[in-house]
Amino acid sequence: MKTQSKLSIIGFLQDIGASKRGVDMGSYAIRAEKLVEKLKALGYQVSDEGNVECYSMDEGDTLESGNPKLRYAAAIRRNMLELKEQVQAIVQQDAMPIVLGGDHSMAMGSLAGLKERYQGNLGLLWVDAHGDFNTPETTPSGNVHGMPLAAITGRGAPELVDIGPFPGVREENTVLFGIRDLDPEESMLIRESRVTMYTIRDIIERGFYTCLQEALQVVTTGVDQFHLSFDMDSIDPIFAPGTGTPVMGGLNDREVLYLMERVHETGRLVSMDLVEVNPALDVGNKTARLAAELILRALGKKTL
Ligand code: HAR
Ligand code: MN
Ligand code: MN
Repeated sequence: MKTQSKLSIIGFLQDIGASKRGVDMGSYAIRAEKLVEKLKALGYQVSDEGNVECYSMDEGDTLESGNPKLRYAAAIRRNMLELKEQVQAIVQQDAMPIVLGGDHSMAMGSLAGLKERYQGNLGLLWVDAHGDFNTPETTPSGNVHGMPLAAITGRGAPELVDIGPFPGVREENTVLFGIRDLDPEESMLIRESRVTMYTIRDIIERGFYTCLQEALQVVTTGVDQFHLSFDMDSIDPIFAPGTGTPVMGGLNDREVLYLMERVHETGRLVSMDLVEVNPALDVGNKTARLAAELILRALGKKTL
């Protein structure tokens, strides 16, 4: 399957998976960088599908699940089912969904929407500072944006796992990249799984290029296509300050731009999330500007 000629942009206005306000506005800040126009200039047929209206923290305590280890679970589940339907409709028309977040729990809705179309034949590249592999048993915060990859691989709360269910994603074709902040039990869960992880330590010791080569192999070997779930906090806060849970010592701007160029060159990318842009924490629109440029590189923008 080669990269599609049709792209569909969705804004996902959700903050309740995170603990800070503002991330629900991320899609507006990315669009403000003329994303749609620039994608059209690359030769794509682009349709902006507007936003998935979400239950948000504005609605306050009425949405709290009552379980401090699984905050807002019911409302998040409903938001995900909305997104799932939209993504399903997009891939049925052979377009590529590009979903702009929003907190990272969003990925559960995206991947659920890809299931029918790509069942059992989908790799997953998850670029993040965090593992997003907590369960209600292991989470220190109760925030669901620390749990989506666990749910996608069938672990944790049934009300999240059920959003898929997610047999479409193969664990042996799943990669975590850029990781530098895991909770102790979360770390054990990842290491017991068949997910391949490239931490910042690995990247320092073995080199960025080698780790990226391997990561792209893992997400494309034995499957025809892959989904990219890109969390802006994978990037060092110097380059991407506008995010809710920044972690020092991250990937730099040229590394992630290069990563996206290589993603494009695989010819196997069929769907993308760009998450955790928080304009309320940004400096100017720096983080959103980088996010937009990353999307353009993943879609083939050339600079040389
Ligand atoms: N591991 C921590 C927790 O579960 C922090 C998670 C922060 N998550 C994100 N997504 N920003 O990657 O609470
Ligand atoms: Mn994340
Ligand atoms: Mn993260």
